[in-house]
This record gives sequence, C-alpha cells and structure tokens, in this order.
Amino acid sequence: MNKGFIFDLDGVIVDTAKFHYIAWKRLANEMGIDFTEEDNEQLKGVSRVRSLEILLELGGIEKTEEERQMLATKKNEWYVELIGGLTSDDILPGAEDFLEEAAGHSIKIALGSASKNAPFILKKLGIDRLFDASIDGTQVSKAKPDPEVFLKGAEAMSILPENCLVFEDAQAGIEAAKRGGMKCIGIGSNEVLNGADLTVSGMDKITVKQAIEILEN
Ligand code: B16
Ligand code: MG
Repeated sequence: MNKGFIFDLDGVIVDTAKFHYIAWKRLANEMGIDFTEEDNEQLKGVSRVRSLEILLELGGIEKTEEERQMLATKKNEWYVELIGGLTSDDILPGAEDFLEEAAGHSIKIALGSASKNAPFILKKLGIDRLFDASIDGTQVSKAKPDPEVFLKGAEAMSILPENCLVFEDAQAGIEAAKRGGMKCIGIGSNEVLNGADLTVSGMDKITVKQAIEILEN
C-alpha cells in the first residue's frame, strides 16, 4: 500500500514554542497580564487567534476585533524576528534523519501544522525539500482537534487517511488524527498525551521500521 507520514511542526520537528512564549509574554506584559511558561502550555498547537483569546481571558481583558487583529500582528512581528535566526541546528534530535529515511522507503511526507509561518520555518531549517506536501495555518479554516489539516495533507499526497500516520505533540492534534481515521504517534510524555497508538519522548526514540509496523497493524 502507498503510505504517508504527516508531521506537525512545533514540538515535533522544531521547538518554536520557546519563541512563541517570548513574544506572547512581551505582549502580555505590555497589557499588564502575568504570563508564565505554564500558561504557555495552553497555546501549543492552538491557532494564533485562539492563542490571543486565551491570553486575554487569562488577563480578564476584552478587546474589539480590530484591536485583536492589531495585537496578533504585533506578536507575530516579534515572533518572526525571533525565528529569523533558525538554522538546521534547531531541528529537534532525530527528526531530519527520520524524514530522510522515510523518503528512502518511498513513503510520502506531508506537513500538517497550525502555523501560518510554517513554510518560512521549513525554509530556515533547510528541510522544505523533504516534504511532498505542506498544509499550514493559511490553508485551514478549522483548527485541531478538527481533522481538516491532516485530511488535506492526506489528499495532497493522494494517500488514503487510513494509510497515513501522524506525528503530533499536542493533545488536540492527536484527537484530530484519530477523528480523521489516521494512526498517530504522540511526541511527548505519556502522562500528558492520551489516545495515540504509541507515545515516545522525541523523534530520536522511534525508527521508520517501527512507524511502518504501527501503520500496517
Ligand atoms: P503562527 P504546530 C502551532 O504550530 C504552535 O504549536 C502554536 O503554539 C501556534 O500558536 C500555532 O502554530 C500558530 O502559529 O502564529 O505561526 O501561525 O504545533 O501546529 O506546528
Ligand atoms: Mg505541535
């Protein structure tokens, strides 16, 4: 059967969460909101607009639609500045080798990320060449746990959803994969992530052979 692997970006291939945190914290502090690293956990895998809503809820602050747009743009400008220095050294352990090996097994590879900056990040990391298809936050209207991003990824690779394996670090992403009828590898801690076919702490803790076995069983 033709197989496809679909990768989330932040938390699976690169740790951009730390840069999101710096930019959101700067914005929060400007508005007098206290924003901790623990609060930042709630924003992982969540869209930019929803992240801002969560931040405003934390601070008990209300803003008009126009003000929200302005704030989200401001945060993104800081964030883009921060990720401007990303290089291949920032790829998480094991991710690049895994991608290259999978391609060698004739497995199709897609990106399925909520980030509108995903194409820029892949370019900076120098791994855009390894993807057959890329679905990012600019191409979806429904956020994870809706399966839209992964279903579009499968479609773009011309692979049936049941023959796709998703790699995801956020609980909402695992749910999205399952709702889409796909197998899923959770990247992170077993204590936090539920419902994946297997959870490992990083891309260096799983082999392509193991991944294929999970997909085929
Ligand atoms: P942007 P992923 C997600 O990436 C991040 O985990 C999440 O924290 C962020 O808010 C979201 O992208 C949107 O990012 O502001 O760049 O469009 O995990 O889906 O790859
Ligand atoms: Mg993620």
